[in-house]
Amino acid sequence: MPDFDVGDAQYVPLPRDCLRQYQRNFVRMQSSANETKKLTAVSLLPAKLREFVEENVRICCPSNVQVCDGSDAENQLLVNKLIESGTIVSLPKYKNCFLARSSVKDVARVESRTFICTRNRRDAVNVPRGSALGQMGNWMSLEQADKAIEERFVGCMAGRTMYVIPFSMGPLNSPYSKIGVQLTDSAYVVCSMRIMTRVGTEVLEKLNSDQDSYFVKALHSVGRPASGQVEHPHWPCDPERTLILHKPEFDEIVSYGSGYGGNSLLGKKCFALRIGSTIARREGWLAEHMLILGVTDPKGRKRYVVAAFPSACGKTNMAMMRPSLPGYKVECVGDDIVWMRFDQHGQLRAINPEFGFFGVAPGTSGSTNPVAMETIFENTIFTNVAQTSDGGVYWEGMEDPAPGVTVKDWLGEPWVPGSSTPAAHPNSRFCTPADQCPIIDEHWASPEGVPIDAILFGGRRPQGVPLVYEAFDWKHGVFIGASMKSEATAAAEHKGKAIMHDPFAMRPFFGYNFGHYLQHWLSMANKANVKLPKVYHVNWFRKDKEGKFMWPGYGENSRVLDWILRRVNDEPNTAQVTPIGYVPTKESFNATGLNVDFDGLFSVPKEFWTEEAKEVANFLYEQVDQDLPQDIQDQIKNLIDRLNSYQTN
Ligand code: O2Y
Ligand code: MN
Repeated sequence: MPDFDVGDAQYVPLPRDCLRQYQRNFVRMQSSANETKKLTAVSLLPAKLREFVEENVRICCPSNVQVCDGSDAENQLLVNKLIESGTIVSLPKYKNCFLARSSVKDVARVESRTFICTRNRRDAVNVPRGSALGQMGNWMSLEQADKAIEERFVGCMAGRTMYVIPFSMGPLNSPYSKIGVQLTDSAYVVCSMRIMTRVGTEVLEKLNSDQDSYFVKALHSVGRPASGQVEHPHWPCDPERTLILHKPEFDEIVSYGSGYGGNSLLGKKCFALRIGSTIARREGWLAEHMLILGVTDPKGRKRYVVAAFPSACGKTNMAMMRPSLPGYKVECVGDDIVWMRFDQHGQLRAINPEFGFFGVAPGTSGSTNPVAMETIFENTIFTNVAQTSDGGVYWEGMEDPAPGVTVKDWLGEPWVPGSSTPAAHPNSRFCTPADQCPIIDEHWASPEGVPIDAILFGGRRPQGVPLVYEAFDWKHGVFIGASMKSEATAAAEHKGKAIMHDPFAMRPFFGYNFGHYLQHWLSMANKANVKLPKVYHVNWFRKDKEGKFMWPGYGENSRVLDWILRRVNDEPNTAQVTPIGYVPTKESFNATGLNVDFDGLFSVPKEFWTEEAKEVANFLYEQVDQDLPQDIQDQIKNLIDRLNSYQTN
């Protein structure tokens, strides 16, 4: 079956009016540019950017073009416009906070409509064995992509403003950062991009001063249905024809039909991960779906770690952890994405390319994530959470509203506790500036990044998987990343609680063939004089026979960090060998004051792991087939051999 199968897209021929309208606009753009002589005048943009804007004005036919300067004044005008159109409402209980309600058909990333577009399929996605379906991304040819774009974009911005958003992923003065420019017809997207990335004239200045004016091109439209019927005028979208395309060869992103999250804030998953991972491969670094945190032990020794968990598995909670262990301190560098590379001294260094947090609201509370609760009630755009009659927000898991305060659900309907439907959509979000986080790390925006000493992989694994184990070496660590699995979540369109493969937590975000990606990770060990970080797997979600969680999680996860730090500091007698890696010795794991089943938490059941190894081997051989690196094949064999000779007592 071809990868590209997104229903009956209708071809809409270029309307003549649209062309004429474009010509009028163009004249207006030129004259206003000459009058203003501002950096944000279209005619004064760096040539490559101007070309990008003009080409897409010609196609999309907006009635106006606005180059964003990122200022407060500009933001205020956009907020006013969004309030007027009913896209957002103000939340007077908080300072400068707003609530958006999306269309019910536009509530999450749509993986089935997300494509990597290349000449050769094998460059973009893994090619599975036989008739097996590829599970790690979709491919579309460049020709199909161009046709799909033409079918959707011609005239799609008629009557709307095209906003030009110059943004930087990462601090502007960092050699690790990259510039992007997003064109969009959504003011909501502009305001959200301004929170999530560094937007403004400094970016244009940088583009102007760079010799090659390089930037990643990102074109976005919320679209309009072919029928002409916009179902929810406050949140236009075209869910039947939504498409999110990536062209790594050209560093281009094209997104149509959705205004929501990862589909529309193109700096995030599309740029920082999908296109980012292809740039990283070319340039010899890593773009990953990982949080970054700094942890200081009671002796004042500070280490930074990164951790990859699948979507909505608690990365934000961990990145903002309040450690329960006395004397420990955790500081947050980022909660979702890392760009990292080895420096000239062989030290792995990481930056957070983002500027804000786009966190899942339900489940966030004073007990699960008090730091987030201290972060998000200023300068924040909430989407699809419930609204309280005192001008605030509410979601499942949050402390109950005060007596007498009533609640409207995410659809704007009256809601009472105990209702059969949720108050907030399970994928409702807060979009909030990172520098408001009270535990933001002092180096979170350092141009040189922070030094990384450990890489953690993890997932929701109710059965068989220990709380923490350490890889024997780098190759084994890469294999552990490749073997990651987790219960599905609400961050995408999946239903139910099936355990899904999610290698490196990147399954929805690979920008190229997963087999080549594994080879790229393995190749890090071939760099001269690099200090490879230790690699771990963690699982906060193991359940006992009664189905109860065996580990309290949250701040108690600092005990796992404590053990990892001991290992990183080469403390003796801290590990015992099992077939899957090193697990803590009883003496080295601080469980003081906790009533937990240590042996149960760290057990490595032979039967479970024998099955697991077979299943992972099948998955990797079937999915990656010809492109499965020999090193990974060796790792599979080694694991099975170790399990075969494993004596349990
Ligand atoms: O588009 C969405 O529904 C949001 S997805 C998202 C947002 C923030 C951080 N991570 C994710 C994810 O799916 O991993
Ligand atoms: Mn994520």
